[in-house]
Amino acid sequence: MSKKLHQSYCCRILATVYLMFYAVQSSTDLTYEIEEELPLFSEVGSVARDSGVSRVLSSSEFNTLRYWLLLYPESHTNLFSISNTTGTLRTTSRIDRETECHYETSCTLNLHVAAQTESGRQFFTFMVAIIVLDINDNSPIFQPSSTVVTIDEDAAVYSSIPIPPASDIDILNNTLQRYHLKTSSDVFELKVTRNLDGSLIPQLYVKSEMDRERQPFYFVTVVALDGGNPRRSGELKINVTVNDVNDNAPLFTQQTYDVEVNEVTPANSKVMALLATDPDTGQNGRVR
Ligand SMILES: *[C@@H]1O[C@H](CO)[C@@H](O)[C@H](O)[C@H]1NC(C)=O
Ligand SMILES: *[C@@H]1O[C@H](CO)[C@@H](O)[C@H](O)[C@H]1NC(C)=O
Ligand SMILES: *[C@@H]1O[C@H](CO)[C@@H](O)[C@H](O)[C@H]1NC(C)=O
Ligand SMILES: [Ca+2]
Ligand SMILES: [Ca+2]
Ligand SMILES: [Ca+2]
Ligand SMILES: [Ca+2]
Repeated sequence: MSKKLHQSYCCRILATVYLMFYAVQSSTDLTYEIEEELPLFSEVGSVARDSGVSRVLSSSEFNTLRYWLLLYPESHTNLFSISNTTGTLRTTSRIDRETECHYETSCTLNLHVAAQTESGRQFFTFMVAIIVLDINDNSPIFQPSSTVVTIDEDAAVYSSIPIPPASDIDILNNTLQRYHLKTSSDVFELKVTRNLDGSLIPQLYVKSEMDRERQPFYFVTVVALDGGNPRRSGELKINVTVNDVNDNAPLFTQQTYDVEVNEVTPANSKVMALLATDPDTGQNGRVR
């Protein structure tokens, strides 16, 4: 934490104008770290104490200091307030790291604090940097949370089925870390690979042969986990629908038929009806 005192003897308005230039080059005087989502009016820190301003003023002057926030365009004055007498900074609004900084891995909000003695003879400004730390307040989410994927029943073992990934808007350890199947399956397993940008790609892999005529669809639930403490999770329910392949020949209901045909039967008379079935569906299952 670097501390720097800036003093001038001019009046408040002139000082503010001067500060417009000063602030551009000014380094940070005070740095605080807070977690996001603190309750309203949580204390961030005391500018009076932490700035060291008491060291350059007599205690009677120090006690007359009044503090306020300067309105700079890049200042987050909507989120914080300062006590005009004690110089204590507090939150005045819910601070959501995800709103303020999105996927940035560091999140710093700036404030410019002014302080002046009652006599008006001593004027100070402090640039305050407030680092907002991520908490694990968001779960990994699949959108939508259920889906239907299809695979041909003759798909080779090790064929893969892409599935939509989850997202978690927290950062670092609090964002998505891994996937697994909620309950293990005889037919599918989950494999996760990593993109060049570090994001995870979940895929279902076929582990054993399928037969649509035996089982036309499967249900698997994929769980996405973040690395927070405690961890949060999200689920994707997948209906894996097995596409038919024409892998069955029509079967007659009997292997052989004994039919006696009378010699005098006229041509084109109906001798008997044959019954055949095909367990495939649609065109694959039509018997002609
Ligand atoms: C300090 O703030 C209080 C309210 O919090 C207000 O009543 C008072 O007038 C302020 N004093 C100065 C010197 O601005
Ligand atoms: C993040 O998680 C890893 C592994 O669980 C752990 O070693 C590390 O200390 C964590 N980092 C933070 C900042 O919590
Ligand atoms: C799974 O999806 C298929 C459509 O591909 C549908 O016919 C079937 O009814 C679904 N199963 C359930 C239980 O939702
Ligand atoms: Ca948040
Ligand atoms: Ca968060
Ligand atoms: Ca999270
Ligand atoms: Ca089939």
